Amino acid sequence: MIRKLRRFVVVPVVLGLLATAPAVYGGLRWTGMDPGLTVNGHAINVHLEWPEEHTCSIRGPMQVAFGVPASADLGEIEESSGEFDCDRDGVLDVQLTTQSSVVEYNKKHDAVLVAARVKALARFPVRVLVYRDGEHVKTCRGVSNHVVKCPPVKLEQ
Ligand SMILES: [Ca+2]
Repeated sequence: MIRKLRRFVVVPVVLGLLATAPAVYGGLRWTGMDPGLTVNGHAINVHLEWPEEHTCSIRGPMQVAFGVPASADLGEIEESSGEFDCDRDGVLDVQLTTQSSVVEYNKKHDAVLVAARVKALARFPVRVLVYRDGEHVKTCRGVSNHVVKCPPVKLEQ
């Protein structure tokens, strides 16, 4: 069941970078988007990341799904977007955005599920990092064009 959100906002991020600077991990330079949602007062932030070199093969929008407990108190979805320079001429020419959805599930778990998919013309690794109230709690890995699913993130520790 899809729950209609009471409010919807778009919060752009600067020039396609994460709120935090791109990081080097496993020999690759990662960049990404960072959509978020507040669930029962807990800020859930998702860092959806890919190797920077593949940015211009991505065909958006990037899909992010939040699975939340039934009757959860939801805040705003904060979408993420950025512009990228694909031909290195200094002029930004590709805009990528996230498109988040919220699915309510009826189990009693006090947890949030996150899944995401990056559609692209190339195959490359994708990482989904989940933060709860600013604390990194999960890193999930997959590849472009496939749904990357993260195990449940408990809302209460
Ligand atoms: Ca350009």
